[in-house]
Amino acid sequence: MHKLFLALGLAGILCAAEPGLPVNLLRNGSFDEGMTTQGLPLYWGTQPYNQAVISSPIAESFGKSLRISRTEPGYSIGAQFLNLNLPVEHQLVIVGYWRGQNIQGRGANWNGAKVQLIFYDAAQREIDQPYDAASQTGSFAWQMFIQNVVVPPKAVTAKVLIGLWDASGEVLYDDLQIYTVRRAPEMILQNGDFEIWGNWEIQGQGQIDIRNIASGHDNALFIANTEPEWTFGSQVIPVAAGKKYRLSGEVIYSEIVPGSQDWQKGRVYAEYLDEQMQPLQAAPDGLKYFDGSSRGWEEFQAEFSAPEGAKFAKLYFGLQDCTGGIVFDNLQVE
Ligand SMILES: [Ca+2]
Ligand SMILES: [Ca+2]
Repeated sequence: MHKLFLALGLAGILCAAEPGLPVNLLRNGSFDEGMTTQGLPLYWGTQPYNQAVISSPIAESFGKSLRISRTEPGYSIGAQFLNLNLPVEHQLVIVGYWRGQNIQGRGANWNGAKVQLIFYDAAQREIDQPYDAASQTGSFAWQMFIQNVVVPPKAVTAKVLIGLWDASGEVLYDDLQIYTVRRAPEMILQNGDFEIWGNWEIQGQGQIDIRNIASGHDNALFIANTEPEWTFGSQVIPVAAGKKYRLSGEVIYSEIVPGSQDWQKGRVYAEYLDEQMQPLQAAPDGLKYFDGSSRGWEEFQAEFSAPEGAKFAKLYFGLQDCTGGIVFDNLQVE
């Protein structure tokens, strides 16, 4: 079931490649465009790095995926250079899918499987530290990663690196994409319309991604559970203690079967955090609940005020220990 949802997600992303929409700066991020005589995916390097282009284990429509694997810890990294020519007020968004099996980094805890960006100035000098857009160890099923990346002002080119950093195990990559996007205006809740790929953390055991769906809601937060699991998209916003905030948005949901507890259904909740980003209280603040099926897109509103000592609120949108599907769009906090 999981694979099917992923395939639908991909179809959605591919549909987004219409005129006027951002263009993927990465070449052959799908790994479907062929290989060199050494078995390297086109545009992804000239030296072997324990890579193999394999039939995608996700779904037929995913074509080929890139596998990088090692039995002993070490470095096996593929890379691609990008020319950056960003309009002012723009940044990058990097998005893709990956899967890991038994990835073990040696020594330092930053070793493992990664997606990394390095920026260079006009003299081809590296700017700042490499930026890890995604980094994991252990085993994990196919999942999407997505990051907003602010480009250093002097950057002229970037290198995208994927693979194993002093680690053993296997990592698979597919549908890597990098877009140039306009920086979000200064809103309390960023990218509540999910149009610029970023700002959101997506977590949980069910299916969750940001996808292009029909019916006037291009790009929305899509969540589906086939088992009663915890699956949420979240964002941390700055708050002032005592101040009243109004949250609004649009939602569509289907076949949500609640769990045995009142709060185990489609749910929007807030967790309040102190200056050190530590939670202030054990019980989160339940703001909105959804069960059954909606007749279509519905608007919803909720109010909250942050308790004494709160500096941030982490807002969660998703499914709490229940099955069903729910999609959020046009979320706003005022
Ligand atoms: Ca592919
Ligand atoms: Ca949207």
